[in-house]
Formats: sequence, C-alpha cells, structure tokens
Amino acid sequence: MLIRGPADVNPSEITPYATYLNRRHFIGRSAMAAVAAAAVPGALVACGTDSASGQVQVGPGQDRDWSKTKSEIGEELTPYEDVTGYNNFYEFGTGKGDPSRNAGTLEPRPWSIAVEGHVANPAVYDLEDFIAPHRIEERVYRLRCVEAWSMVIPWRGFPLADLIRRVEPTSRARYLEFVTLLDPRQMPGQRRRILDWPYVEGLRLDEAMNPLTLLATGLYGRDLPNQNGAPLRLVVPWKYGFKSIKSIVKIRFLEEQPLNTWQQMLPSEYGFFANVNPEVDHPRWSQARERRLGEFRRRPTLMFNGYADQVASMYTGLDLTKYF
Ligand SMILES: Nc1nc2c(c(=O)[nH]1)N[C@H]1C(S)=C(S)[C@@H](COP(=O)(O)O)O[C@H]1N2
Ligand SMILES: [Mo]
Repeated sequence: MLIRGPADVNPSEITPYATYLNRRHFIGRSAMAAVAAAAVPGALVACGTDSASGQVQVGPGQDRDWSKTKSEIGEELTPYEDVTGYNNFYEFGTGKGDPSRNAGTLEPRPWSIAVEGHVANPAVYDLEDFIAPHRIEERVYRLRCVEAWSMVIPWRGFPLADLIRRVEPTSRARYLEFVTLLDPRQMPGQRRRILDWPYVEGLRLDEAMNPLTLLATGLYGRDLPNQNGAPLRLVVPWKYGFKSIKSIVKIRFLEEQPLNTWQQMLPSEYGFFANVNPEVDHPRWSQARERRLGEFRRRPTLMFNGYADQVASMYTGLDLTKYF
C-alpha cells in the first residue's frame, strides 16, 4: 500500500523496490527443475505429493524440497526468503523489510479468536480449539499486492467456508468483518497513527463462502511466521493483498457492509471489493502489469488474479469500475 500525505511516512520507505531487486540473484535458480517438473493440476496441493530430489538446498523454514511444487498454472513458488522478508504489515512498520525485522514482539500463542454477530454459535475460542476441527490443506496461490508486485505462496490452512458452516450464520448475516489484534505493546507500529487501528477487512458472505477463500495458519509447510500474520490470517487470492488481513482476533457476521481500513483511509483509491483487475487502474498507477518477486520482467496482471473461472460469476452485473 502507498500512502501519500501523512508526514511521518517517508516515501523512500515505501518504494524500496529497486534496492530490493539489486539484492536478488537470478542466475540458474531452478532452471532444470522448471523444465523437468510438470504443473500440478488444480489449485490444491495435497500434503507430501512433491517428491524430494535431494539435490536442492533446504532453506530455513523448509522441511522438505519445494522446488517441484508449482501453482495450478505451472508457476514456480516465490522463494521463502522473499515470502517472509518482503512484507506489508503496517503494525510493524511501513517498509517492506520492517515486518521481518520487527515482528518478533508479536506473541501468537496463547491467542484467542472471537466469533460474533449474526451466528447461532457465537464464541471466543482458543486458537487450538478454533483450528482443531478443521482439515488442514496446502494450497499454492498467487498474492497480488495493489502496489503491483506479486508472489506465489504455498499456504497451509482451511477453507473459511468450513468455519462459517460450523458457527451457523443466521439469515441476517450478509457480510463478514475481520479485525486484527490491537496491542501497541506487541505491535509497535500501532503507536503511530498511520492507520486507524485496528486493521479491519470485510467480505460479502458469498465471497467468504467461496472455496478459494482460506483461513491460513501456515506457509511453506510450517506455522505462519509473525511477519506473515501469525497465528491466523485470511487469504483471498482473487483480491488485492490488502484484503488478506493478518493476525485476526475477531470475526463478526453483519447485516451491513463493513468499512475496511484502506477504504476508510482513501476511499477514492481503495474500495470494498478490491478484485484484481488489470482493466481498472489505481488512480495513481496502472494495474495492467506486475512484478513477480524474484523476476525482472513485468508480467501482465490476470483478471481476478487468474481465478476468474472460480469467482467471476459472483460479480455478474456489477460495474467493476464503480465497485472497485
Ligand atoms: N493487519 C494487517 N494485515 C495486512 C496488512 C497490514 O498492514 N496489516 N497488509 C496487507 C497487504 S497491503 C498485503 S499486500 C498483504 C501482504 O501479505 P504478506 O506480507 O504475507 O505477503 O497483507 C495484508 N494484510
Ligand atoms: Mo498490498
């Protein structure tokens, strides 16, 4: 996300991309593997299906060889160091390297999650009880930030739809609101009024029920690193990254559409839907192309981030230039 205006945000902090590119190494990585590996069909990658070659160095946070794991259209995973070292998590600073540096103060355990509003079963859960009834899956998704960079990430988690069925929304529930932890002691960025804390996001009930929508508990086969939103975050792969709210402590079922943080901050630039759309530019830059972390060339951005088959029908008849 980019903010222009608040005097305490240094623009050089929020566009360190050139610096970042200079640090990258590009030669030879996985070239052989890319040729040899077939694309994994479907978005779902079952645990343990990729075979370990023994040839590839297993890095920090990686218990097995991920080099053969691809997205459903054959894309290579973004390296672990990028997924966990180049982040947006303003609770820990506005620079892309700030979350990995500063998120050590977050205490993801013990953790509780409140489910409130129009549900038959409102409750406050311990994290373990919240997760335990669900079947954990691994799924490779593209994450496309509104700032026009993207990653391919092997998430671990469970469909939000499974949780929704479990808590039984009433007929009045039409939207979900998600709320991040508010604790300036654990989240030092909240001591500055960069955003109106806590960070809030929302989905329409049908979007929340879509089988692609994930409550993520991990990535690269392990629990979420703090900087990626430990211990629980949303992943909505056809929407800009800011919808994928991190470190969730509350889920509310509402009748009315909630006001998400970025829409509240800059309503002319960020809407409620935030569907990835190469044809609807951000007021200050094009959304037609994107930089995949680890690559120089810019790729064309795909409608609904490449998930149109699975989500476009939810928006038929909606003017996407108006409901951006
Ligand atoms: N609570 C909270 N959630 C957040 C953000 C944030 O600043 N605070 N940033 C969002 C944005 S803009 C993006 S692009 C993604 C980045 O996720 P990643 O760092 O795991 O790649 O997190 C989203 N979730
Ligand atoms: Mo973002």
